[in-house]
Amino acid sequence: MKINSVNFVKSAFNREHWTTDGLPEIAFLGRSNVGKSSLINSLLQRKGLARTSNTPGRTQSINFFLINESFYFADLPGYGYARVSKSTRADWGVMAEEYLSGRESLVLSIQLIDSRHNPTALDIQLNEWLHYYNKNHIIVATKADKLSSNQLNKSLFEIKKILPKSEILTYSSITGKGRESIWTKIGTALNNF
Ligand SMILES: Nc1nc2c(ncn2[C@@H]2O[C@H](COP(=O)(O)OP(=O)(O)OP(=O)(O)O)[C@@H](O)[C@H]2O)c(=O)[nH]1
Ligand SMILES: [Mg+2]
Repeated sequence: MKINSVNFVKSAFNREHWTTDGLPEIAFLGRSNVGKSSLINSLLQRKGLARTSNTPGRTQSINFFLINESFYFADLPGYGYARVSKSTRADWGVMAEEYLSGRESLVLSIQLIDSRHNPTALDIQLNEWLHYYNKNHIIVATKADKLSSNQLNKSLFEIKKILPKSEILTYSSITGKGRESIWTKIGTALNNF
C-alpha cells in the first residue's frame, strides 16, 4: 500500500462523534500497552502520529485517522489497565460492544495480543465478541522482537490453543517484521468492501 496522505480526523468520546461518511474502516483493539498505537504508526510509517506512551490507559477515546482520503484506521481505547476505576472498565465493554455491533463500515478488526503471554480473560472476551458479531478479524501477536524464534513458536502454540478460531499473525514495531502480511490483510478487506 502506498501511503499518500494521513490525516488525524478526530478523537471520539461517544457514538455521536464517530465519522459518518461511510468510508471503510480498520479497527485496532487490545489491552492497554499492547502496542496498538505503535502498530498504527509503523504501518503508516509516521512516527508519533498515534500517541504511544509508557502510561497505559492513556487512549480513552476512539481516534480516527483518514488514509489516502479513502479509508480509516480507528485506534480504540485499551482495556485491562488495573489502575482505572471499575466504572471506566465497565465503560470499555459498553463502548466496544456498541462499536463492534453498530459500526457498519468496519471491514477488518485487528485484535492485538502480547506474543509473550497467554491471552487474558478480557482478550478472550473480546475475541468472543468478534466471533459473536461475525466480524472479519485477525489477531496480531505484538512485541515479537522480545522473544527468540523458539520462544515465539512455543508461545504461539499456547495462544492458538486458547484462541483456536482466529488467524494469528506476529508483529514487531521495532523491526517492522510482519508489516507486509498485515497490509495484505487490510488490502483484501478494503477490496472486498
Ligand atoms: N519491543 C517492543 N516494544 C513495543 C512494541 N510495540 C509497542 N511497544 C512498546 O510498548 C509500549 C506501549 O505501546 P503503545 O503503542 O503506546 O500501546 P497501546 O496499545 O497504544 O497503549 P494504550 O494507548 O495505552 O492502550 C510503548 O513503550 C512501546 O514503545 C513492539 O513491537 N516491540
Ligand atoms: Mg495507544
